[in-house]
Amino acid sequence: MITFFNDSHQAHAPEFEFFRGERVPCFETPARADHVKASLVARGHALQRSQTDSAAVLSRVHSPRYLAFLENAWRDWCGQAPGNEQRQPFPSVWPVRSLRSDIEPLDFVARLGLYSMDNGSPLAAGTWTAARAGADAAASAATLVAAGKNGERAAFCCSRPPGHHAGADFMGGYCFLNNAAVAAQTLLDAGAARVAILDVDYHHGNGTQSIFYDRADVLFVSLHGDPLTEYPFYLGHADETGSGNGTGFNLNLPLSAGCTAEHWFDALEHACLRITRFGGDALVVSLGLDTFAEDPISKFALQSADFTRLGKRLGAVGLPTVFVLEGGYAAVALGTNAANVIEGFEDF
Ligand code: SP5
Ligand code: ZN
Repeated sequence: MITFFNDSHQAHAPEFEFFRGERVPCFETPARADHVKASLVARGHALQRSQTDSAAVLSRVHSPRYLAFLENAWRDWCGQAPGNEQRQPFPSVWPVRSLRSDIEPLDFVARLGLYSMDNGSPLAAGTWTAARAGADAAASAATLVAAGKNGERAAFCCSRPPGHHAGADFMGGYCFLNNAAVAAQTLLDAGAARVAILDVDYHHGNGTQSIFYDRADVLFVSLHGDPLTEYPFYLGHADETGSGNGTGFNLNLPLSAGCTAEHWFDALEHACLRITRFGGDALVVSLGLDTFAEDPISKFALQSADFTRLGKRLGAVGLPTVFVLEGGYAAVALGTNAANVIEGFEDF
């Protein structure tokens, strides 16, 4: 399977995040993507440079003012006070209910809060560069699969930062641009009538769900840790089934933290049957690998061999498929686990 690797990912190098009031090293590291790349190369998979510009599709997935904010964020941060180029900013105030989000404050940190869902997504000097190149990689993978050239029935976007927590006009959960949404919209723009998105990251893909919530041309299905106890907490419940035209085209399968791998595969089966019943033209997989038993921030129990089983089951769905890397923080094992999914898919 051809992998589109984001060669600019290292430009986004977040230093810290907050955990129980302490500043700790950020779990979302450049090493993650490099381990996946190394495993793919060692196991004989081809890497390719992006060849699709995602600018047009990004403007269909994200709001203009959010894209403008993100593109200029580092420059604006550095312009606000001397020495800021040495520090990565975090938001500290948010426009929750009853506060206004229609007016952009002039203060940079206040604007950062307006466009953030959490304080867990540090901005770095090259965040825009890296995230833009990642969206290009997602669009490239989708363009290849849409064309079906050389019998390519699948492609892998190996990129970071991840994307599935980013909504139309906000960042969060280490995510800035929603790569899975970019892939799905690219498939639609290339002629697919309907696209299914399956999100298997440990965390609910709140951004992707919200982008497509009122649409019937995109089915969003997610299995994830129950938001009653797990991040992102404020979305991902089973009663969220879509709105308006999109009613019935959103399926959340929350699972209790600590559930067994068999329980997880039962939910995967349910998800795959829903996708088959939908009968779309293509599948986008938000491939979070933080379901791994040894993931440092998550509580599911999959072993490395289970990722081969996941890949095989996705292969059996039988649709042209774009894989998009999301979370997964056991960085060394990430390479093995990602390659296992890809090879399981191909072996089906
Ligand atoms: C893409 C993705 O997987 N984003 C996840 C963002 C999670 N951010 C909140 C992390 C909370 C970490 N809790 C740490 C527990 C350490 N024992
Ligand atoms: Zn995750």
